[in-house]
Amino acid sequence: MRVTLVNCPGWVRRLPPLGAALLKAFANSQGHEATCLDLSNNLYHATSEKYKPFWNTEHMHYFWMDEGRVRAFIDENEGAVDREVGKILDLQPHVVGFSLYINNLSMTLEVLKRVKKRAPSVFIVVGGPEVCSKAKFLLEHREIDAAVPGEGENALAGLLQTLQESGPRNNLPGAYVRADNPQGYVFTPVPVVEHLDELPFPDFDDFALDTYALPGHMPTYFGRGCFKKCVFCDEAFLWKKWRTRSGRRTFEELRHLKRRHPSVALFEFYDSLLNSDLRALEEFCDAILQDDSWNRPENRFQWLGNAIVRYDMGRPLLEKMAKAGCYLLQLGIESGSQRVVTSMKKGFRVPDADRVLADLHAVGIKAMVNIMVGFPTETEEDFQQTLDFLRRNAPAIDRVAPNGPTGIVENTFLHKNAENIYGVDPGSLHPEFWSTRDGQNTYPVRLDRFQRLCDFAQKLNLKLGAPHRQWEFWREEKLKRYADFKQQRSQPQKTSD
Ligand code: B12
Ligand code: SF4
Repeated sequence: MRVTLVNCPGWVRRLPPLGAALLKAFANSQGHEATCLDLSNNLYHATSEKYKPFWNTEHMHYFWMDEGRVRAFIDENEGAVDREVGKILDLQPHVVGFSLYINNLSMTLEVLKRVKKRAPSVFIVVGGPEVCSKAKFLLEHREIDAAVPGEGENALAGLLQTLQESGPRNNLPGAYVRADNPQGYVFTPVPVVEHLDELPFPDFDDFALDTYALPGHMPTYFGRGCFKKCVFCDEAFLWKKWRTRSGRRTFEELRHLKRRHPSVALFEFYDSLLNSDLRALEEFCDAILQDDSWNRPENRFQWLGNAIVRYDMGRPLLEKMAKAGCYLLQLGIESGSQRVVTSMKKGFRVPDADRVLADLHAVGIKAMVNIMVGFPTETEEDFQQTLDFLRRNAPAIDRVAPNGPTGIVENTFLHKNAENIYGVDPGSLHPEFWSTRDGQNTYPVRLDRFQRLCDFAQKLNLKLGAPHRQWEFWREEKLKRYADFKQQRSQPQKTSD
């Protein structure tokens, strides 16, 4: 079967999409003919200067999630959008698969409708994290034939196989399909890929790497899911089961990609944590250090990724990682208050965070520190402890990523227990604008702390990540939405007789 895998805007165009590159390789390994098209990157290059800034992370939420703005973009870029649809159809696909993330829903719906209109027999499947909570809504769009939640390999392979054999389309394991039953759909789960080492290496050949924002970087992964269960995070909901690859296999993939794309100098681990399995991480470093060819300048590469503070991640391992090319760790520290860290179930002690930062600094690995402000249990005193944490560790911190005021995401432990454990006023349960019952933690309080955190980090000469800029750009709009939300809540609820 010929399948085209498409990513629509808004999808940050730092690096080419790893999900599509993995699915392409997997489909090809099953005897199909897959091609990737990154419409997000293509449309960025095709559009005028006026629209280009909206591909930056800080604009993703407020530009691409607003149907009115997306409509205006399409109206002004009608020709370019149609040319991209033409490129999809020129490949004469039997199946077109769209990757769906929270920010590219509007654009994806628009593009897939155009594809279906011009080629009604093409089978359209959507997949990706956003399908996990929206499958039913997606099937209301008649142009969508199937919707795959979360991990895609097994579902896509099964679906292509069934279509190839002209099998029944009303039960495609791993995919939601419309059905004439009270639910309106049928869904039979498929198992996850148990042994990630068995997956083929991702295939990035369809992407012109030098047209991306970070041309020398390439995404990779150590595993899927997460072994931690931080209460605010929906990673377990998306990936179902935590698994990692072996260090050797991960190294072999990077060596392969470096040979195929010599301009790549840095690999970014895009999964939850690169240090969930310390044995695999050490094996990865050993494989790099024992490979004679890696020591030649033309074969060398660096790497970075997300990590959690672990008391058992000692200086010798960090030293080895530094030698093996580890450039930066992005640490999910979130708060300097042990009380808050514990109520988030992060599972580490703040003194261990101090120690890991000092060790990273000593061995020459940069540290980026993620901070969440205004967690439901955070008081002003806790917040001050976060500022103290930054102050005492500033020499070891390269950059702070202040993750905006804490949001409450659906399908998380925090969301399910917002009222009974975390004291959130149930009537206020909005992802952004929630407040605690005692009125001490409200959206304006969180915004104020967020701003103070950013100002404080800047005073310490620490660089700031993108969410900081998001606040500058969208300040008025956020406050207006909050005011509308409050007004709506203050109106008496209509009762039906
Ligand atoms: C790296 C990363 C980033 C990076 C780079 C993103 C980029 N554009 O390259 C940065 C830091 C820029 C970033 C920013 C944001 N991110 Co981010 N990010 C990630 C992260 C950690 C990895 C993404 C990844 O490549 N994963 C590995 C690949 C293999 O997974 P995948 O893309 O999901 O693909 C698999 C399946 O989804 C499925 N699949 C995908 N496409 C298709 C298509 C078909 C047809 C099928 C059948 C299957 C299928 O199969 C693939 C293989 O199994 C994920 C969390 C995670 N662990 O995945 C969050 C994640 C994708 N980000 C998320 C969010 C919310 C954001 C932001 C909106 C945050 C913000 N408020 O600013 C922004 C905007 C991002 C954007 N639109 O581009 C959410 C998305 C939630 C959702 N419902 O869409 C995630 C899932 C985190 C989370 N748990 O909430 N992010
Ligand atoms: S360590 Fe990170 S990815 Fe894992 S559960 Fe916690 S926040 Fe989520």
